[in-house]
Amino acid sequence: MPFADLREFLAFLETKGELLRIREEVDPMFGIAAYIRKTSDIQGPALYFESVKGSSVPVVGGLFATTKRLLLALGAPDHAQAVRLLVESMENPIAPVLVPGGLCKEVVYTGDEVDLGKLPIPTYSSKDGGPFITMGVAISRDPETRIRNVGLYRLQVKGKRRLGLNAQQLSQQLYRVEAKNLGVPVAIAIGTIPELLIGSQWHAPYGVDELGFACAIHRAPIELTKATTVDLEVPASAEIIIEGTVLPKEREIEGPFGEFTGYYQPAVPKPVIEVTAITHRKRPIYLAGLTGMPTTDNHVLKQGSIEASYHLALKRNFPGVKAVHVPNCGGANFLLIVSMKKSQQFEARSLIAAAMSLAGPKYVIVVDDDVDVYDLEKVLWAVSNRSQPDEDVIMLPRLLGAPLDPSAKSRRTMSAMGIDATIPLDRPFPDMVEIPGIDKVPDFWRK
Ligand SMILES: Cc1cc2nc3c(=O)[nH]c(=O)nc-3n(C[C@H](O)[C@H](O)[C@H](O)COP(=O)(O)O)c2cc1C
Ligand SMILES: [Mn+2]
Repeated sequence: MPFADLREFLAFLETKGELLRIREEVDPMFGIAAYIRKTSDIQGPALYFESVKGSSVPVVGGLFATTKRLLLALGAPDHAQAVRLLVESMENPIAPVLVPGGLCKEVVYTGDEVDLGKLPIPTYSSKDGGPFITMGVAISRDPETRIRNVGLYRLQVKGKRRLGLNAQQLSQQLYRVEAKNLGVPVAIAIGTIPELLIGSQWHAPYGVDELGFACAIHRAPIELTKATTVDLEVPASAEIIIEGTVLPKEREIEGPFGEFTGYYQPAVPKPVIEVTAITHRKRPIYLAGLTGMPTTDNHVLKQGSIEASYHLALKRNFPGVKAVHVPNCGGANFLLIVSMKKSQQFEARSLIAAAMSLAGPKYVIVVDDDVDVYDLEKVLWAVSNRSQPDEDVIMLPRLLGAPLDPSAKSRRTMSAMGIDATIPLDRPFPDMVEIPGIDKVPDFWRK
C-alpha cells in the first residue's frame, strides 16, 4: 500500500494494534534485540522504543517480525496475492522521480561533525563483533555504467565515521573499479517506506536497478533527492541517510554476526566504508531489525521477493506453476515448496532439477495445485500420501549452494534433494474424501 514515509506506516500499524510503545529505557547493547526476539517468537507487535540508553533517537524494531505485517505493508489480503503483486512489480518497473529538497536533509552533519555513535545502533547477538546497522538500504552506482544498485547489507560500526561492509552486488561494484584506485560512493537510507525495504530484497541480475521494482510495489514513483556529499539520489522521506565511499583496496575484519540460519557467520576481512555525511529528519526514528534463528525481520522481509523471483524463473519453463513458498524455517532460502498443475508425467521432476539450479534451495518439494504451499501441514500431508521415497526422491550431489549454509562441507557447495509429491499420472489414484455441503456451513465462529 503506498505510504508516504515510515511514519505513515507506523501510524497505520498502530491503528491495527500492530505497534506497541515501550516506555521504559532499553539498552541498545542486547536489550533492543532481546525485545525484538521476544515479540518475534510470539508473533507479537512491532515495537517502538521511546527511550534508548545513550541516545536521544527512538528506535522501531520487529517491523517485519510477522508475515501479517508484510502483507499489511503490501496491501495484500494473503501470501499468494502478495507474491503475485511482487511478480507483477518485477515485470512492470516504474522509474523514481527527482524532487528538490527533502525531509531527510532537515539536519546535516558532514566531515568531522559525523559521529555514528550518536545513533542508537543495536548490538544483537552475544558474539557479534559490535553494533550493526541491519535495515539500511544501500544505494550506489556502477562507476562505469552508472546503473544503480539497491540492496540491504549489514554494516558494522567500527568508529565515528567507519563501517564494515558485507555486501553482494555493492561489493561487485567495488571489485570492478578498485584496481584503478577508485572507491564506490554509497548512500544508506534508514527508516524508509516499507516498499523500498521490500524492493531492496530482489536479488536481480547485476545491472538491474531495484528501485524500479520498489516504485512498482509503491504503485507510484518514489521521490528521490540529491545526496549532500556523494553523487547519488536518496529517498527524500527517509528518516536517516548515511553517505560515504566504499574504500578501494581496504579490507578489515568484519563480524562475527548472528545470521539468519541461527548460527554465527565468522569474522573475515571485508570492505570498509568511510562516512562523509549523516543527514536526518528532525526528531528522526532509527529502524532496527533482527537477524537470527527464524523467524525474524530478515526472513520475512526477503521472503516475498525471493518467492517472486523463483516464481518468475520457474514459470518460464513450467507454465503450470501455481505458487512458490520459501518457508521461514528454511531461512527463506534452503527449502522451496512449489505447487503446479502437472500436465505431463515427470514434469514435477524436471521442475525439481530446474529449482536445484537456483543456488539456494537445498530441499525442493513439489505438490499438486490443490495443495496450499503456505500451509506446511498440508504440504507434508501431500509428501506423506502422494509420494514414495524410492521413486519420488531425487538426490543430486556436488552443486553450487547458497552462502551461509552451516552444514556445507565447503563454501557455497551443497547437495540437493527433491520430493515429487504430485499424484502420478500413469496409474489410477484413490478418490480423496470429501464432505458435501461444507460451503453451506455459516461462519458460526464469528461473533
Ligand atoms: C535484514 C536483512 C539483512 C541482510 N543483510 C545482508 C548482508 O549483510 N549481506 C548481504 O549480502 N545480503 C544481506 N541481505 C540480503 C540482501 O539484502 C538481498 O539479497 C538483496 O537482494 C541483495 O541485493 P543485491 O543482489 O543487489 O546485492 C539482508 C537482508 C535482510 C532482510
Ligand atoms: Mn542488485
